Amino acid sequence: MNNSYLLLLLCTCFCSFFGVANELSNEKAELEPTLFVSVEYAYIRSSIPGTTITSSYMTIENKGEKTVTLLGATSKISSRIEIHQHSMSDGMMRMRRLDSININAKQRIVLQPSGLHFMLFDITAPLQAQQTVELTLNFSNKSLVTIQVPVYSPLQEKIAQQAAANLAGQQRQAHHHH
Ligand SMILES: [Cu+2]
Repeated sequence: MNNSYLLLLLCTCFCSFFGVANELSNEKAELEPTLFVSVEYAYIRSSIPGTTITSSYMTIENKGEKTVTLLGATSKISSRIEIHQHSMSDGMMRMRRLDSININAKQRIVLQPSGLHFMLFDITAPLQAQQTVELTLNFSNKSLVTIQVPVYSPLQEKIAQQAAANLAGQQRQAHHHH
């Protein structure tokens, strides 16, 4: 069994489809849009010994008919998780905090190294490969999506990115031949 096959197995276990229905607040309220969000390729980067910061990456797809807004994330292992965006300024790679990200209907956002990511501050213990961390994503309409996120070593991270890139390529290809 080679590594990429193993990774696919891991992915199959951790990728899930979430349909979160909003409660109706009262009888005459117009129907709240149901939030259909799919999270794939989620992982947390293993922490560097001696540090209490790490980051998390994933692909979030809005399968619904209306724009949803990602407001942030929470986890027991971190008291502060922020949405960050990498950007170049004056030839330097910098990170800036975003309050939220809109995901249009039928669109996906990709959190990946050198781009969008979750930054986990003050983690309560070192994070190593083989661990799994529960992460709750907060969306507009007070919808919550809780996922189990594996911690990846740098090698696993490389394999994961390759798998995600391959899939994106295949989807482009498929679309092209449609
Ligand atoms: Cu960051």
